Amino acid sequence: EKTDAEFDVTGMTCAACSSRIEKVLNRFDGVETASVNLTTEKATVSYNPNTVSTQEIIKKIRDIGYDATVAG
Ligand code: 9UX
Repeated sequence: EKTDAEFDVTGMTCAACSSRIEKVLNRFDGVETASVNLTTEKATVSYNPNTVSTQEIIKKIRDIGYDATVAG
């Protein structure tokens, strides 16, 4: 099973920030693919909702010093 969510990400100031978030999310259990756009400040994450939740994805982003909310 797989679902997509979009997040608004704050706190990124350079391209290393967005690739850092991408790498961390892509290694996170339950995440299939994550792509982070620095310019639009959006993260698109494809994940397995049986394994991981949007709140856990947000916590992971906060743990490395950025902030995120589910885009809506
Ligand atoms: Mo760029 Mo982001 O030097 O924490 S990596 S600002």
